Amino acid sequence: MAKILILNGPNLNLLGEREPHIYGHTTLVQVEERCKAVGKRLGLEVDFRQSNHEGQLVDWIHEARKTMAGIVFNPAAYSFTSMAILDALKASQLPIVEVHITNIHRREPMYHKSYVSLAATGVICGLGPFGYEAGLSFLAEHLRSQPAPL
Ligand code: CA2
Repeated sequence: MAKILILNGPNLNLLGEREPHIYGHTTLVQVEERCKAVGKRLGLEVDFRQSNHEGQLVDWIHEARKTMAGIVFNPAAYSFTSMAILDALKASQLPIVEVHITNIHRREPMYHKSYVSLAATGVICGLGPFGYEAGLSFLAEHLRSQPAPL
């Protein structure tokens, strides 16, 4: 079964607990449960992780290169600051779906330019936690049409 890494960046551990008027009431644990259920239905094994540390995210992306078939990634604030993460994603050569819970283009200008988008196969924003499921569905379809080389 193909494995998909779902990665979450800084502060997303607070999802559903703080600022619900911006990020909603769903917790990250609930997002994980939903992604695992959807992954199962799609025939994908989901490995769901969160870190507040840039280097940890870089290390996981390096590891994914050899063990995962794709990445769904909400880099949170590192989207707009981290060239280290951009470089790691480029080097992974994996299909990558960048997800943001909110519509970053309706927010302040500092949220408009994501470095991660330069390495992403596609970007989903503004669909709430459903964006993670949409990313998984895309990867399932993408992997069916473009199987990984042996
Ligand atoms: O909309 C998203 O998913 C974001 O990636 C969330 C980031 C923000 O920097 C991006 O512009 C858009 C912030 C994540 C912070 O998560 C929190 C969750 C609850 C309470 C406080 C922060």
